[in-house]
Formats: sequence, structure tokens, C-alpha cells
Amino acid sequence: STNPVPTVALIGAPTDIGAGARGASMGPEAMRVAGIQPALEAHGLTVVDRGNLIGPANPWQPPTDGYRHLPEVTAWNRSVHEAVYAELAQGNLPVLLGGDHCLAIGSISAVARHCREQGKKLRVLWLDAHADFNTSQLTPSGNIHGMPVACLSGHGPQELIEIGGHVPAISPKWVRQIGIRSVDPGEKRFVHQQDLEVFDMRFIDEMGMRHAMELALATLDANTHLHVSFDVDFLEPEIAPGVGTTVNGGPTYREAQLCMEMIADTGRMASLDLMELNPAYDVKNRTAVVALDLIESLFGKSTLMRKGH
Ligand code: Z70
Ligand code: MN
Ligand code: MN
Ligand code: MN
Repeated sequence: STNPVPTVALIGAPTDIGAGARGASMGPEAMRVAGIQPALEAHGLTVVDRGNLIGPANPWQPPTDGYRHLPEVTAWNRSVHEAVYAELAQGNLPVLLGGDHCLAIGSISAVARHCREQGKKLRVLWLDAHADFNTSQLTPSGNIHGMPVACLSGHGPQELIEIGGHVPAISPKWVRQIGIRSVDPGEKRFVHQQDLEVFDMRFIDEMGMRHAMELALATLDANTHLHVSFDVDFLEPEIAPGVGTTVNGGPTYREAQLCMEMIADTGRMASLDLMELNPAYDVKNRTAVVALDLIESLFGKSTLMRKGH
């Protein structure tokens, strides 16, 4: 590719406002302690750390009308939307350091707004154990981190679905989900009804990560903005215990590396979310170190030779 390498902008969003467990609010600092900025700089990238966004505290309340903390989730997502949009407008590559996955509503609505304005196509890779496709009617928990893909697709409360100014922010047709292995019963029906393209663990077991990623990355072109939304609970818990909800049977270290390397090879990744890292559940920051290792691969760490290099 002849595209100039964009500046990477780290944005911390220290909140667990949408989660079912406390502690993802410590994720951004754990990534800084693991050394995300020097690690990416060592690969020749220019990296700026914008510090942390500020938002409401977690009141830790039960759901109201099927949602926990909706006003606070809205405030955090508005802030994330503006921060991510501002980086894209400057030509930078935003890396959102979560924080729980509800913040993908702000992040991906900003990416979609940028793409609409620039006449770009958008492809979203959703790396997760969960489909995050619940609605207030379907959710077993009321936790909004189980709802971002539905909200972005226009199914959710007005204040969340309209954050990017365009409803729906995205079409579910633009999304490819990888690694899924925990979907609630009503959510499962809705995933089928909305035709989400899911490469679940059964698919990966039978066909391999390589084939899953070949299909997930098919039909990208020079005009496609590729957004990666990486929920750390995507990974096998043995290598990534530091998340609020572990689900057994995730991608191994090697499968996850291949996934990241194939994304890097496209040269199209233009924004990234790193979500749900929860240091309260981690062992000596091990999960942050694994996540950083995988992010380095997303940025081309393991690529020996590349056109133009
Ligand atoms: C369940 C729910 C969830 C984590 C997403 C779980 C959602 N489907 N959990 N990410 N860690 O409550 O909606
Ligand atoms: Mn751009
Ligand atoms: Mn998630
Ligand atoms: Mn998850």
C-alpha cells in the first residue's frame, strides 16, 4: 500500500459502566503499564497518548426498564464518540482503550460518521466470545455491554442509537463476528433474524482460523475502512484470565496471532477498540501483556516482508 502510516492516538476510557463486573475501568492504565506506547513506537509508529476521558462514576444500580446505568452509559459514549471522531478527522488512527464494550457504540458510530463523510465503505470485525446483540427485551442482565452491536444497528434506546447523528449508525451487513461462543437464547434468534455474519468457535474448530478470516476479510477494497473491535474475552481464558466474563473454548494464542496477522496483512485497519480488559481479575498484568502482543501483531509486528518495506 502507498498510504502514509497514520499517527496512532491512544484514548483511555476508564469505566465499567456497561459491565456486569467492576474493574474494566482500570484497563487503560494496565495497557500503559504493559508499555503500549513504547511497544508500538518500536515498530516505527508515531504514537500520541491523549490520556483518559472523563465521565460519570458507576452507581452500581439494578436495571431500569431493561437497562443498567443508561444515562451514564450515554454520557460516556458521547464523550468517546467526540474523541474518536476528532482523531479520524485529523487523519489519525484512534485506539480506544476500554473500558467495557458498551463504549463501542461511541467509537463505531464515530467511525461510521467519518466513513459517510469520506465516502468510504466500512467493515467491522467484532472479536468476542459474545455477540453483544441484546436489546432491553432480550437481555438477561440489563448490562449495556451486551447490546452495542444491536444499538449500532438501530435497535436500542433513542439516546444511544442516535449518538452518531444517523440512525442506524451501521448495517449489520458490515459486521463480521469472530470467536463467538456465548449467546443468550433471545439474542440468538435476533442474530439469525438480522442475518449477522458469525464465525463462531464451532466454525473455527471445523474450518480453522485461516478460513474464517479469509471469509471475514473478503471483499475489502482500497476504499474500505476496517475497524477492529477486540473484546479481550475473545481469547481462551487460560491465556487471558483478566476479563470480567471468561468463556471457555476461545482461540488459542496461535489462532489469535494468526487472526491479527491476517488483519495486518490487509493494510486496511484504520481504527481499533481494545475492550473489557479487567485488571481486577488478572494475574500480574499477564492479560494486558498478551493483549499488547496481539495488538503489536495487528500493527504488523510479525510481518517479515511487506510490499514497500
Ligand atoms: C450477556 C448479557 C457480555 C461480556 C458481553 C453477556 C454480555 N450476553 N458479557 N461482554 N463480558 O448480559 O447480555
Ligand atoms: Mn480516514
Ligand atoms: Mn463484547
Ligand atoms: Mn465479550
